[in-house]
Amino acid sequence: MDMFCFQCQETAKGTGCTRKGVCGKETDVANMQDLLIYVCKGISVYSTRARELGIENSTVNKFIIDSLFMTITNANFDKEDFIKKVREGFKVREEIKEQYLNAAGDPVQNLPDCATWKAEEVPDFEQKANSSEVGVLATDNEDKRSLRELLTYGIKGIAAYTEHAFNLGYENKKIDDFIQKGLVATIDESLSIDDLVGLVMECGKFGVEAMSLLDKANTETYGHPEISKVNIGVRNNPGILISGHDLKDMEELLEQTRDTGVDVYTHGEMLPANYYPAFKKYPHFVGNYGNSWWKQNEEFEKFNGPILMTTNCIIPPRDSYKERVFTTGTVGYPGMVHIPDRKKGQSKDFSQIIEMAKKCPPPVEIEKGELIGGFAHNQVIALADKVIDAVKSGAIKRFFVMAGCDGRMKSRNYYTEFAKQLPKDTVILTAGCAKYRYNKLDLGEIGGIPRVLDAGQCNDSYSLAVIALKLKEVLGLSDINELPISYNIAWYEQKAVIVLLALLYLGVKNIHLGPTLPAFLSPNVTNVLVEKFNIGGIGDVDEDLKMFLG
Ligand code: SF4
Ligand code: SF3
Repeated sequence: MDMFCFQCQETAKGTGCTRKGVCGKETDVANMQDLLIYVCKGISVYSTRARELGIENSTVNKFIIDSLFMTITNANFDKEDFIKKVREGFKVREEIKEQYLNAAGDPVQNLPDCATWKAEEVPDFEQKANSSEVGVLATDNEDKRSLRELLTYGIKGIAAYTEHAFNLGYENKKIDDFIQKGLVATIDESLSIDDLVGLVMECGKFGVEAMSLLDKANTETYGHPEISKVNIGVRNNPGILISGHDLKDMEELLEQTRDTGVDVYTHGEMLPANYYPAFKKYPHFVGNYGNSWWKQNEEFEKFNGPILMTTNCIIPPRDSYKERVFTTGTVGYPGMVHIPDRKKGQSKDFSQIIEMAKKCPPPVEIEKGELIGGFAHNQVIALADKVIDAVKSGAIKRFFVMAGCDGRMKSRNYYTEFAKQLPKDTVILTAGCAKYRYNKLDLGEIGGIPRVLDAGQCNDSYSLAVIALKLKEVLGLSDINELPISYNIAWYEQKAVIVLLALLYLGVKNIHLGPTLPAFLSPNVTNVLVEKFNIGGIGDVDEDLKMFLG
């Protein structure tokens, strides 16, 4: 075994990638990611103790969320980036150690290896990264390993959302506290299975906090998403395609391309940027090009112009377009140009992308028409009377939350079929790139309400929870599970893990998760989730429809 990773849905054989990732992640990158997480745990040993003495270190907080985000599936494939980050980690650890020592007087006793290990040379990094102390398999007990990793992946999801909020100037120290406390818990041998289950549930609570923080950051900065028709065709100017989830990058790119003759299009999870009032004002913001992340090989080739990847999901590129892809933030890919972070008070500099675009032909049209979206909580609550009337009159019998991720596995056709076969008196509530499995089907509307309501990115699953809680209140129900809502969620990477934990924290039961259950859930941990929350998988579309519709 050269590596071990089972953090995403497409993990090899449904058990774990051991040679090279199905995602294309090389062995040495996977191991270096594990080493970075290891170093983050060591830093957190100090920062959590320092916090007890009243010390809050913003460099630590930012370092930890960035590092965790970098290790999310399809974010960064560049080994050099991880080596650099580990080196930076040593400095950050030294800083917080000093602060701790100055305040406490005494050194910490019985420090774990992750809080002391240090090296200078790359071969030493590699040796450590390959060793049995580092990585998922460092925990022998299957159930502890399962819970430790479930917690870690939930924390990675929290970190990603927290990083976006941070970029817009929004922070919540309690979230940083939990992230670091959670990391330390994954190396604490004194914690029992029950303690770890408790922490996983607490992780869901902080998932809600992180998504709520990001919702506040996005809506206070760019306005509330509103019902919008999004063009999916092309114009005759050169264009830049922007993908990923970072709205600050979107804003700065739109500003810098103003009056340059270059158009801007969104791809994948950036589609919901089309729903924000602040972005609609740019006449050169044309609409959305293409589909979800896994189709980027084909679609980036046809786009003709440069592509900016602001976050996951990037996939190993074809040579035909590789030199047109730029990365930024936590994203990295060997050989691609990386746009550096913004300096305090300044914007990122996208000028080289714009200059390249000017020399490129316009995009090839791959589709025509429009999509409709923008049904985040504020907009849906503004339509509450209409929605409630439709529920009370029986025009809408049931809502189906089909949020989450898309992926390349054939078995995900299930979601297209499921959407097609849902009765006409049901409405799909969606968020995340899962939507691309059905958002271009003509599913019609109910009394003017489209049958697919897209709230936005995966983090906007928060909106779906706010909508559910509002419906519960208006309908006078005592339990969120009494609502006529079913949950058939698709997952792929670790942000979907935190969305799931957040829904569990909010008390949602009977969630179905597919296309396969996570490999990192051991049989016993799966049983706990089934017993407490009645979580299930998916099966055949017809059978599942019968089951959901009772
Ligand atoms: Fe395998 Fe997924 Fe890990 Fe990639 S992220 S190595 S596909 S489990
Ligand atoms: Fe998609 Fe990668 Fe998860 Fe934000 S872009 S949802 S998979």
